[in-house]
Amino acid sequence: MALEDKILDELATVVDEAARNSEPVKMLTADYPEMTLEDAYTIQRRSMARRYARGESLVGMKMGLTSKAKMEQMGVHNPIYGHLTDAMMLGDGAEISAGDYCHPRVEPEIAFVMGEDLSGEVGPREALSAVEKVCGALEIIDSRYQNFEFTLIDVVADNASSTGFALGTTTAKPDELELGNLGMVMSVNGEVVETGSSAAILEHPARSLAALSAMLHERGEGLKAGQVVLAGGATKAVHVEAGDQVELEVDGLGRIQLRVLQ
Ligand code: OOG
Ligand code: MG
Repeated sequence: MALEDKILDELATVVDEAARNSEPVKMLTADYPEMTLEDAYTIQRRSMARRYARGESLVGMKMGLTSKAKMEQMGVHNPIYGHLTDAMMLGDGAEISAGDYCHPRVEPEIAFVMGEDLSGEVGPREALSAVEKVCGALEIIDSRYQNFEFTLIDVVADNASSTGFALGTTTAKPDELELGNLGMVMSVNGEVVETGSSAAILEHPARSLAALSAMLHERGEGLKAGQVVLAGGATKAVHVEAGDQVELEVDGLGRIQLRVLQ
């Protein structure tokens, strides 16, 4: 049974405030075990509405838990999506402050920039035909739950841990690369911490995009031209702290860097 409207509003405020104050809270399902996945996506949208009311605007979407490594790391085995706003957008080479986060982690990702709207149940090929360009991306995730632990329903309510992302400045058309198998190497302070391939993302990042389109369709929504889509981490996420210099190199898509300050 779905939660009452008033409770959904209250819980949207709880996750939004936790994000705003970088103060982890206990999982929402601890008090509301009857919460459904649909409730969680409603809470996610209502928490976004609070951000929009503060002046943030939607710039795209992300998929999460699309690789085996991520699913195993988090113990959650279903792909999910979240919303990305302009306030989460960082430039390549950006400096972030560790103090602005609860417990930040970085992920190596592939990003799409949509050239056309995309909606409905589509196959990966059709999904890719709506893409203008592809680039590498570093995503910073930061769960608003204590100890970075959650259930599927809790992480969905928390906008799939979305916090920040930096897109690479080297871009390519989807057919200019072997998008289904790009090597990805993530380093922290010059040491390689994770290596992987874009093949880890649902076997091909275009499948993640198609899955997103289908999931949004369940709510009568879709993607718009110009929006960014993060396809999901290709490897486990890596904890970062003040002083860390993070770099991702993606075959054919150059390097992206982030520095974590105090
Ligand atoms: C959920 C978000 C996962 C990804 O790329 O798999 C995600 C989390 O692990 O906190 O962004
Ligand atoms: Mg991610």
